[in-house]
Amino acid sequence: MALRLLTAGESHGPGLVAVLEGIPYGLPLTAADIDRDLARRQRGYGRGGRMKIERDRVRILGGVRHGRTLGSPIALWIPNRDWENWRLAMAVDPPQAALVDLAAADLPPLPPEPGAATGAPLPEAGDPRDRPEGPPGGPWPPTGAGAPTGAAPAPSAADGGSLEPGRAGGQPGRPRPPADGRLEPVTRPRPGHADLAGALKYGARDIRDILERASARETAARVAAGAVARKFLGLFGVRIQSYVLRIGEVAIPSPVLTYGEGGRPPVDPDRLAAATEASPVRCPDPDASRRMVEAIRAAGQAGDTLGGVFEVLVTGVPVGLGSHVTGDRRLEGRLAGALMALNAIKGVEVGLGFAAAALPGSQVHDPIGYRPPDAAPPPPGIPPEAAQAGADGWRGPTAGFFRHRNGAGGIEGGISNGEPLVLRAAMKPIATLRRRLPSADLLTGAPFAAHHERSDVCAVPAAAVVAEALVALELAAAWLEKFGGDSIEDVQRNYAAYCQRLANWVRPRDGVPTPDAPGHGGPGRGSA
Ligand code: EPS
Repeated sequence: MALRLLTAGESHGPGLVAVLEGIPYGLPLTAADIDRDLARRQRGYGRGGRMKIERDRVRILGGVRHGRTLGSPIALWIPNRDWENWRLAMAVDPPQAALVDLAAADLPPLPPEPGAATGAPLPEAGDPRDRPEGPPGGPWPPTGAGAPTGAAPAPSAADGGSLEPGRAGGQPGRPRPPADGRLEPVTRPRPGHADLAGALKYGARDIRDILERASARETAARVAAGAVARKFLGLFGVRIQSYVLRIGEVAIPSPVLTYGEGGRPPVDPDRLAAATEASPVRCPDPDASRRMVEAIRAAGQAGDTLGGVFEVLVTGVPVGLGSHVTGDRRLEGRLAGALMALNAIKGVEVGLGFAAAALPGSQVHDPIGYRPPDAAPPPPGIPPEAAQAGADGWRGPTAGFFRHRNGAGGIEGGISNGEPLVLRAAMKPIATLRRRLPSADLLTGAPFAAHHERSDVCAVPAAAVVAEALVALELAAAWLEKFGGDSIEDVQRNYAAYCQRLANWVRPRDGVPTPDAPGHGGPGRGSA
């Protein structure tokens, strides 16, 4: 197990935690490296009010000293700003104790209720026997099938209200719950969400116990960990860029599968990245971007949601990551598994993907060419030893072999072949709909419209950023399996030795056709 990640935290709890183990000693790392990706994940037309509240920033709590990793587990913490609005509903303590804590906290006192005792000392929160009873008129928090549902939630910025912390404190000596619909059990499962299956599986009578962790808020923690993996891979010239190909019915084709003459890269990765990051939906085509925004706007107005397709391009990958020898080491399976483990993803393709099933083999498999690696200085960010083995900013080190197209998406036999990795994923529309779908109450089975609370209309642009992180983590793991060591220095030495083997692999002999001869892949290496 070269790299291990565990995340924790609920959507409206205090925050998210990621612990990443296996990053070698000596990787330069600062919070800014991580915050950049956290901010990218938050953008994108179609997000709901929540993203106006959150300003995701990481605090590195362990594993880094003086800007360099220590080889120990890296602990990351991302606070949820919305927690202020959910301190009671998502309290870690039992609810009555949490209420006492809040009453004792720095919240301004409520005006006295008629007839209420004032000035009585607050009981200690530590001993349940000392906790005050709930308000007269029924148990609190409400429980069971008879509990009311669907009360109006307390105002928050997202609902058009203020971002003030909930006025949750009660009278001194007599805490009472605030008028907050968030406290009430959710019992009407949303079709398409983890709600029903999760509640039945765990025996939860309040769906909130499931939905808080099923929420895609968790992906912020994976993005934070992925940013560390990205920084690691960046040392070796590997770059990961996602972009959106489809939202609803608006779609563009993949821009990277068909190469130019002699295997020339079809796009400049820098320009692709710039166009993507400039788009409100992270689609590199400005015209399609506009139409995607319009589709999201229309869906939102109709109380509906939209899914889509994004692609992840990884350039600078060396030949040789993953392996054909066992199923669990095949790179395709590992990357597809990582992407399928992202919330709302329902399909993954590699290279031509499903299109390959409709084509004859002659149009699917990528003809092989060869040209000796350039003696020219390496492009920026490419280690010299990788350039000597053929890395050019598009391809990684390949000993000089290349493909005339990339239908394989950079993976053959479960092994990276040196061409860029091309992965696509399909995301279903968000399951929380303002136009509620028919559902049945979790506890009574009675027919109801599904639960709705503030949500996104479309999160495909954000999911694409999360996918970059997942790919980075999986590739970093495969990298460490092949080139691993305790320190970055060790990994760099191992990688350099491999590049050297590749650089010296081909030894042209008399009588062997030269690279430019017919059938040998045409003119010189294209530039990215
Ligand atoms: C989500 C619902 C929305 C999203 C959330 C995922 O949050 P809320 O219920 O607070 O409005 O915005 O995504 C994030 C918070 C995030 O950071 O991506 C859901 O139900 O999955």
